[in-house]
Amino acid sequence: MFLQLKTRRLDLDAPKVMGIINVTPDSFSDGGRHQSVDAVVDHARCLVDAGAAILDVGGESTRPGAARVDEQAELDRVIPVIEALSSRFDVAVSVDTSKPAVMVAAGQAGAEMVNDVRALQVPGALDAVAKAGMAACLMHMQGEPQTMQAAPSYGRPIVDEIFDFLAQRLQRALAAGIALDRIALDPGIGFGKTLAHNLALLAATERFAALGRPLLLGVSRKSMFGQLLGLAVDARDPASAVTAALVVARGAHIIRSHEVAHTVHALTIASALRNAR
Ligand code: 7PM
Repeated sequence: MFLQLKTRRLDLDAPKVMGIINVTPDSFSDGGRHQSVDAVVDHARCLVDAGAAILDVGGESTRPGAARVDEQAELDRVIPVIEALSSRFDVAVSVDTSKPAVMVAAGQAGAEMVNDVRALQVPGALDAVAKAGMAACLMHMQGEPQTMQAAPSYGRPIVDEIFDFLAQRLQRALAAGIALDRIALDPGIGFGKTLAHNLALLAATERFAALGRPLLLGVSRKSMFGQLLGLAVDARDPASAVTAALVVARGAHIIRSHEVAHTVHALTIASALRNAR
């Protein structure tokens, strides 16, 4: 299995880690933008040294209750960072956005993939990705970040609902001219889901893998570990790594993580056990 990025080909016979690079304003700990880009580059170097195969750059937090960010503000944040990362590191850069204009500019700045929590449903997004020749991760979200966790509910078993959604978005992307080998899929843990919903989705990883495309999963530091284990955000990395190993054992290919080193360890163990069968 592989994912064809804009120029690189990501070999997924071994699972890979997508390192998270947040460039939302609260992540800029110090003053001016120049310092901030340098700070982001230093952080990215740690993730690359720890084994990240992709760096996912996001300028708009999609956390529950997060405020929307306007297009120019998002461009101003992510484009300088994408230019800095793609020129310094020999790893793929992904842009975490739903805005077509940000996708296009990110591709021109060196991003090879779009990670879209709205599965390219914004008008213009499908064409933007097709024309840019970028890869895309199509993720399921119910509703919008501002309200999605208020009372998540589904009229049918959630695994069936999301399986059908991902299959439908895959078909739409192909119809728009995005090549099959450039498309990854993601059930969207935490995006309009209760704990029970998230556990059902993680337990059904094999079913989503059966869609035949690289399966990307993000559980890193998510509230499900608060609900299940009573852990604060800064204490959730071990549980996140354990979960990464469990879903890779069930067929996941790419794990999105804040803490790359131990996620790499988890994936290496899961992969070694799978290969020892
Ligand atoms: C709720 C909790 C919403 C945490 C968002 C988050 C994913 C992503 C994020 C994911 C893909 C956060 C995340 N999560 N992209 N972006 N899959 N493809 O860490 O699971 O804030 S944001």
